[in-house]
Amino acid sequence: NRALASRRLGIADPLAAAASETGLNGRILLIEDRPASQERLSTALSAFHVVDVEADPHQALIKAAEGEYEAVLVSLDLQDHDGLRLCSQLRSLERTRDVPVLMLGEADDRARILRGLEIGAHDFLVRPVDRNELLARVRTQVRRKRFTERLRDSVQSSMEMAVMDQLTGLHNRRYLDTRTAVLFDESVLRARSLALLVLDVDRFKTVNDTWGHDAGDEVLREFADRVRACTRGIDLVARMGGEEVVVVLPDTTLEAAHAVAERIRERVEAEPFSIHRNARAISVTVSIGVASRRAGDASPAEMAKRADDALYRAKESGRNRVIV
Ligand code: GH3
Ligand code: MG
Ligand code: MG
Ligand code: MG
Repeated sequence: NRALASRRLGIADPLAAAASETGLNGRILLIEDRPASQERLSTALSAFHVVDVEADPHQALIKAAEGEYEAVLVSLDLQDHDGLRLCSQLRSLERTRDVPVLMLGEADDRARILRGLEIGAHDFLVRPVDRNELLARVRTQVRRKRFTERLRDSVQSSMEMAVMDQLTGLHNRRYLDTRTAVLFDESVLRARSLALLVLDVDRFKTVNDTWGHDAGDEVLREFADRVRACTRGIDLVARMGGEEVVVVLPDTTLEAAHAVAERIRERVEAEPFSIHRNARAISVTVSIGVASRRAGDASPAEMAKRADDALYRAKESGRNRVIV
């Protein structure tokens, strides 16, 4: 047979794939207060999905907001409640607005079904509900929701990748450049201070040469964590490349920046870095150059140049030190 043949050939059988797709296993909320209908619909849906049934509209809203449902079926004929209003609430609440809503209505109630589609319900079913149609429409909505989520996640991660350094989770150089320009202009306009640190791990080449490049990567990650732990949320921490990190400190004077730098230096020196893959702990130190914006600076590059020069002097004068 075909499935066997394709398995032997090592290719996915499209029919088998489609069959397993019908078992999507979505999480469905059914909002319905007629016992007979509850029973019929939930039995049909349970063959492929996990189904919760709720008769009370208020409870249903709470459930919908708290549960991670992938589709909600709403009866338009609830006893003491307007099903349409429920649809519109589901579409407007932050926690439920991305969940597909399917309406259950009477055949002669086309006007309300149409109204429901206008306020954002995704689909509808007409009573008496055909089992296969129910499964097909619900499946479509679950699939669509999952696809949208995957798309959103991948858009988000590619946006992150554009501004983040993959190894350390710090911001990357491109983001540092754009953001520093903005922070610089802001500090000029508001007549606020702005400071910048340039950090460079000491003798990092030796770490790589002794313990290997992967161990070096581990050190860089831990280094990044320690730097982050010494900074505030509004500070910008970015990896320039290699073992060099820049910290931009808004509203910070040269003296305060010096204190931050000293805190970082101490924290790096204080405890050896654990290298898990080599089951070792190694001592690491860092040199830091500090500068702050001066009235005459035309761009952040001038401030960064002073910090770079200070870092150079820190290296020249023996490393593991902060120079302003
Ligand atoms: P100094 O105290 O003068 O800064 O000495 P150093 O050895 O730290 O300086 P140098 O700039 O000569 O060496 C930096 C090393 O960083 C060389 C390079 O192989 C290594 N490096 C750059 N990027 C990475 C990385 O992403 N991972 C690892 N493991 N090493 C890196
Ligand atoms: Mg160097
Ligand atoms: Mg170095
Ligand atoms: Mg370097």
